[in-house]
Amino acid sequence: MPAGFCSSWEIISNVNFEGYMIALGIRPSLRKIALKLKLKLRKVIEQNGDWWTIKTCSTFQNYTISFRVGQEFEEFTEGLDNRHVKSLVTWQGNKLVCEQIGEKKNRGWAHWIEEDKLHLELYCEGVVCKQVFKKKVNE
Ligand code: VL7
Repeated sequence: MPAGFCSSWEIISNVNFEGYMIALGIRPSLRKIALKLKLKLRKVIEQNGDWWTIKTCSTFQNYTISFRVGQEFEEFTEGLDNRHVKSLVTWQGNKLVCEQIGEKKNRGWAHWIEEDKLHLELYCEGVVCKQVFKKKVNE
C-alpha cells in the first residue's frame, strides 16, 4: 500500500476553492469566511490498522472523516454543505480516491503524494479544486 500520507500537512496552494464551494451551493456568507482561511487549512492524516482518519482543520472549524479503504460509509458533511452522501474510498494506483454518491453528481476527491507534497483534488459536478500541502514541521 502506498505510504507517506500519515502526517500533519499545511496548505501551500488552493486553486478554484471558490468554484468548488459554488458547485456545492455554499452560501455567500460562508464562502467569504472560507476564502479568508483558504491558505490556512491543515490536514492531519492518521492510520490505525485498516482505519484511516483525515482531519481538515482551520481556525473556524474542523471536519473529520474515518473510513476503511474499500468499505462504503455514510458521510454527513456537517458544517460544510450539510449533505448526506455514501462514500467509498479505494486505491487507484498510488491515489487514494473517494466517490461521494448523493445529490451532487461526480462528487469526490483524490489524494496522492508527489515529491514530498500531499496533493488533493476535490470534484463536484465537473468543477475541480486543486490543493497542495507540505509537511508541517513540528514546533
Ligand atoms: C473538506 C471545504 C467548502 C464549506 C468552511 C470552510 C473551512 C474547513 O472533502 C474534503 O476533504 C477530504 C479529503 O481530504 C476529506 O474529508 C474537503 C473541506 C473543504 C469545502 C465548504 C466552507 C466552510 C472548513 C474544515
